Amino acid sequence: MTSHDDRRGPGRTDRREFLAGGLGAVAAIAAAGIALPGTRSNASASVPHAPTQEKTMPFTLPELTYAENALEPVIDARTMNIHRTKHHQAYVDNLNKAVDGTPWASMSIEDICRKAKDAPDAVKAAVRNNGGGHWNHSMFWKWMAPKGQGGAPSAELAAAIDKSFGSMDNFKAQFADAAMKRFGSGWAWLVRKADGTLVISSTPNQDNPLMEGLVDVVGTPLFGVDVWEHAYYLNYQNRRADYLKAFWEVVNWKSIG
Ligand code: MN3
Repeated sequence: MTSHDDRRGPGRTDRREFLAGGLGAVAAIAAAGIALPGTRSNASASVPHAPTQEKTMPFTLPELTYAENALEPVIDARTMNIHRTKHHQAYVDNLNKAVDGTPWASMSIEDICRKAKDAPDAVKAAVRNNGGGHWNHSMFWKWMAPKGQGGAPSAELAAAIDKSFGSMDNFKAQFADAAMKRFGSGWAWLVRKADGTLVISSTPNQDNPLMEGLVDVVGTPLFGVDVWEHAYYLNYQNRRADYLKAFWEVVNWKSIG
C-alpha cells in the first residue's frame, strides 16, 4: 500500500524541478489536484478529496481462458477485444460506482441480478443494466470455446433438449428465431425453469432470466447469446442471422448444463 503522495506526487528530483518553476508551477500543480510533499497546508486545501488508500472494487473484469483471436473466424479478435475490455469493462466500472458504499457491494453478481428489482430507486437502473451486463458477459466468455474444443452437449442436456424441443436441430432453429426477433439490443437464452423444463426466451438490453420481477421468463440461464450489434458488427455488419449461424461453431457445450 502506498500513500497518495508516493503514488502520484512528484519525486524529489521532480519536485525540485517543479519548485524551480516558481509559484506559477506550484499553483498549476495544485490546480491539477496533485499533492506536493512538504506543502501540506496547500495540498489539504486544494485536494479535499485526495484518497488516503487504494480502494478495492468488488467487481472486476474476468480473464479469458483462450486468446482473443482463438474464436476466429467466427468472432474476430478486434471484436473480442473491444467487447470485453471496453463494453464489459464499462459495465464493471458502472456497477462498482452504483453499489459503492452500499450493502450491494458485498453481494454476489448472481444475487445482484436476482434482486435487481429491489435495488434503491436512485441506482435501480444502473444496478439492473450494469449488474446484468457484468453477469451476462462473464458467462458469455465461458459459453464459448475455440472451434473444435467445445465438445458436445452432455447426455443429460441432450435428452432434456430433445424432450423440450423435439430435437437439437429444432432447438437451434427456435433459439435462432428468438435471437433474430429480439428487436434492437438484447440476448436470447436457454433457460431451465424451476419445474425443470427447458424453455427459450429473449430479453432486452442487459436483462437476464435471473431477474425475478423484471423479465417474462425466470429461471436458470443455461446458455445465452449476445445480439447487441457490438457483439458482431465489425465482422457481420447487419447480418445477425449469419453471426447466429456461425456462433454454434464456438459454443462451449462443456460449460453448459
Ligand atoms: Mn455485449
